[in-house]
Amino acid sequence: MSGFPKSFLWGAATAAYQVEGSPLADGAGASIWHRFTHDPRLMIATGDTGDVACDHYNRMESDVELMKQLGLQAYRFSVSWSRVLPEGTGRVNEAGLDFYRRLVDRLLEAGIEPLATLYHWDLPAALDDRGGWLNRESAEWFAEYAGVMFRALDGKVKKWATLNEPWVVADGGYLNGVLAPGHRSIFECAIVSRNLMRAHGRAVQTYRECGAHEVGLVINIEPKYPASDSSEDLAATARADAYMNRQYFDPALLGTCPEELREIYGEAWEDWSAEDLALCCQPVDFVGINYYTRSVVRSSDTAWPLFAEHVVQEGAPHTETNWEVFPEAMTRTLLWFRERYGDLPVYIMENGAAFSDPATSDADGILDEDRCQYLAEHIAAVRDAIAAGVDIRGYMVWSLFDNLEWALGYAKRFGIVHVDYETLARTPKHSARLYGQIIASNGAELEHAA
Ligand code: GBH
Repeated sequence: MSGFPKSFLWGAATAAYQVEGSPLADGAGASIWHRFTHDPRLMIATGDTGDVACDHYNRMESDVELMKQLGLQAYRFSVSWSRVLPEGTGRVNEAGLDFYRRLVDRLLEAGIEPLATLYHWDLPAALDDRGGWLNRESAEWFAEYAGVMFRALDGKVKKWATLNEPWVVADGGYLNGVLAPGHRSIFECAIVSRNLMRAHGRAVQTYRECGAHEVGLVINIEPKYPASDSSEDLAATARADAYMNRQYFDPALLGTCPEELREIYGEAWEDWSAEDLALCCQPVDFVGINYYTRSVVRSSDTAWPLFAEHVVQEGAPHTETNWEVFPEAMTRTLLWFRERYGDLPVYIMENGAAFSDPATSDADGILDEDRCQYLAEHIAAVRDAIAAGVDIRGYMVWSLFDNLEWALGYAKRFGIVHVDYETLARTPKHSARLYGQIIASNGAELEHAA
């Protein structure tokens, strides 16, 4: 008894701009990430771009071979909207669409289930010129694009996710300016949050008109723990939780907005109309949860707009991105999800860690023991949530490859497969072997690993 259902789906995840490279090839339009990385005023941290990335666009066939060798049962990828619709709407670029048709065909031939995400942060630049997610029409643009993809690949792709992590899109792209398109406005953050969820709703509606399989959305969840039981810290923790963990799932699954948002957004807040809430709250077939870490929160007089700040846990294990390693919070999150939103099928769509590669390697590859431990502990946390009754159907490790870690560039490595950015050679790390054993034993191997 491994604790995982027989049909449990084990896979790995990537996103288009992070791995594909060749962003303008074969008639593709630019995305906001292409613009962002090519603007030195914006991509301040590293100057890295996705021009080559892992060159997956040109190496797709051998990459699928590698996935098969690693024993993956599923591959979660995202579609670059502007490859398929260079202007974002209207004309379809068949050559771009063809890349995804070939990818899905190769995956199916290899016995690997494709899981497609429509939006992993790379809005067509042409749509940004029309206001991007600030424009209420964006929901229609997204529905049009979604329809093109569903018609082209439905039947072959049986699990579709609309958005990946709307919180990151709104907070990183429109409030903090650290991600594309690099804006800094709380007013914009509020508008974009709503338009993203309206777009999700319109895509689900479009799916119901043309699809017979499953559609859902992917949200990043980071449980918030109060630094003390003072009423200030408890209120700050509730605000942080509302902003990150409930802001998107509440409208999508309950048709409501968390009360705390009113206080957080202040003047920038505008109540969502009943029509907008109804549009966002379309029945979904599954949800995707991305879990990396937890956060301990205390009240702060200066940390606008939440007036809540993250308290670093000195002495606790942290990854290279300075995220605390805290696996039991993953179990807690999954139980919280079921308690609040009901018994929906859940896929872990991302979980993983950046660690720098140790200098040591053996014939089996790079000895990334810290990543092995991270994965084993978190997969065990998933098993515990299943034991407690949460309907978890699959787990996708982030990431298959080392890749462009957005504004942090190539220095942060999340892959179970090492990528040499000079030669583009792929080398499975120890974590890839361990993961292969976990998959082959449907989780029983954890007893040895964890
Ligand atoms: C995901 O987002 C993305 O979907 C993926 O593209 C990306 O490569 C991957 O993660 C790795 O970054 O500073 O301790 O408060 C991750 C969402 C939200 C997780 C912010 C970490 C901050 C932790 N992230 N969160 S902390």
